[in-house]
Amino acid sequence: MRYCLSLLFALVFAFPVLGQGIVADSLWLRESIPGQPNGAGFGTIENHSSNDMVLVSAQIDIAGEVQVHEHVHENGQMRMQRMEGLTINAGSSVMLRPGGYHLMLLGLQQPLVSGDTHRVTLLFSDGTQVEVETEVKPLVRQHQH
Ligand SMILES: [Cu+2]
Repeated sequence: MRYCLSLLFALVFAFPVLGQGIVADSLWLRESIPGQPNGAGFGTIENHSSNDMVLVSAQIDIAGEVQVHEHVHENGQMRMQRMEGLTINAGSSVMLRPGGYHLMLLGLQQPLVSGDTHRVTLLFSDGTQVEVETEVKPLVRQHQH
């Protein structure tokens, strides 16, 4: 019981550091395919705040620009397009995954190498910035990009 209370206090006091209740610890970057100028980031973004949050972009020091993308079906084809913003409702979460929502890293200055870690800053429409350490992982299965 004492342990549980300690843990609870630890969580409560750790919370504000995470930035307005956004938790994105599971974000990861896909290992670069040789010759690919762009990269992608995936993972779950949780919104523990009482406000809907809109992810508009992100920053990483090894890419010129990071956009929020979604995949859409069009005439039997899958293609991706930029989103103005990805809404994560209060108390909810959104999963970024291959073939769905993702962070698009444009103009990589170096390849993403499996095992490396990079700091990503998520930018929200209300000005909130959330920094997360992301690990580069290899492709698990083939998908388009
Ligand atoms: Cu994309």
